[in-house]
Amino acid sequence: MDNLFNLKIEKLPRTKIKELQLKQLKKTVKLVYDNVPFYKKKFQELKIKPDDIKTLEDVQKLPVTTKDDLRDNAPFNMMATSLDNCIELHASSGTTGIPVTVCYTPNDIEVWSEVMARCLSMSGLTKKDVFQNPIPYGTFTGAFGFHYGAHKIGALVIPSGMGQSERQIKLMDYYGTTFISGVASYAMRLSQVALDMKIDPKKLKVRNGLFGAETFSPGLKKRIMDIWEMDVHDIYGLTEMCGPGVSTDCDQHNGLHLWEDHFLVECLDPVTLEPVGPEEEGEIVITTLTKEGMPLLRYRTRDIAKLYDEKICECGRTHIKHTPVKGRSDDMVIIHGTNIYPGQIESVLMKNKDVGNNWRMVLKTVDDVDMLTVEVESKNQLSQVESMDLEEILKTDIKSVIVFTPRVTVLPPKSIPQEGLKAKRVIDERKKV
Ligand code: DLL
Repeated sequence: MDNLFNLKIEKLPRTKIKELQLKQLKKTVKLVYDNVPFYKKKFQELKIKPDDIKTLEDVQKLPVTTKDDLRDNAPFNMMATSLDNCIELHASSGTTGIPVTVCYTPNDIEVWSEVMARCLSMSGLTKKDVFQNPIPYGTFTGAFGFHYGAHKIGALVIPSGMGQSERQIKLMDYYGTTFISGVASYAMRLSQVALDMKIDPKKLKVRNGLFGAETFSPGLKKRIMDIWEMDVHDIYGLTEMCGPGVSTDCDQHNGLHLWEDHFLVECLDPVTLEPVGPEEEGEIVITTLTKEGMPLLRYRTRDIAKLYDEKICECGRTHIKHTPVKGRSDDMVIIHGTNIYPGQIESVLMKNKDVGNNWRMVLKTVDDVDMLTVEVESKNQLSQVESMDLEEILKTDIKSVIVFTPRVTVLPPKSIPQEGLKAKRVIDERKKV
């Protein structure tokens, strides 16, 4: 099934997509030049004017925008319109400092609902579904994005919010929920809660899930699919663009379609900021094409992925695909000269059937040497000998992807604290020199 929400746009020929992009790019460039002092100054420094943008490739002449730029101008100085014209505000969790704040005009909300409806529809949501949304309704973009998209499709939305996991399972059981959304690691936690309540997740009516907001290894995806007996899709997005809704994988499950009528994507070398070669790994950099409240030029997401060649997908959609996000460049850990992304370790761990649902990397300095310990919960309670055996197996498996042998500590099920919305995979307690 194609599950297209907007057939005309989702199958728009690539030449038409590019025409549309160029028109919108010129409009956005003019909008920010005229209304955002930060961008006017950048244009002057680079000695460029909006009229210099004549082709899509000219995007490379434009300045990049970083999270620090947004923080320096927080909360409202990056806006291209007055607050009077905005009807909603969202902000990123801001664990590393000042939150990034975004205000939406009515049209920004309309575009967000549209892209979310495309993503949800692509993952199988229809108006016949009972859609449970176990994400906190607040300034985090997650819940509202899914809510607006599901409304557009006409599904029955249960706005169950975050937390109270037992209540989530009871609601699923009571109302016959067929589709759930959320943060990937929370879907795994919910399955554990159901099992603790002696409810087999497979026996619930949930048959589809759309998850994202954090690195989501194929191994974790497969586990969620198996434990719930449901189809799982991956959704990517970030507050700075709209929230969730930038891209999702279709039923081919070999890449996420990014909505190019609203976002112009580049994949750049994070050091040189030059475009990487075709299908090479780089940083995803996005220019918004239709935003009115806070349009952004060449926003550096810090997310690492590959862009696929521009060929038409088997599903019929023409919009470009990218690989699942491997990790954030700022989550990358360098130890013993090796670059490690948490996702690499997760993909090894999730393949082992004795490994439980939660894990983390702990970095410490011992006698002036940096040490990596991978703490991992076992699936079932293990004896000391069984734990030691599992530790040896995991050491060898992890070494095969990160080159050196880490310490591995197997812990009993449910012993790693689960706080906050997104899983915290890296605890860095190294001595800073
Ligand atoms: O996490 C929006 C969202 C909510 C997306 C629900 C999907 C589902 P932020 O809090 O601003 O917004 O965090 C954005 O999360 O730059 C990525 O590093 C990471 N991220 C989001 N989706 C994925 C994904 C929301 N599917 C940051 N895979 C992004 C990997 C993801 N990382």
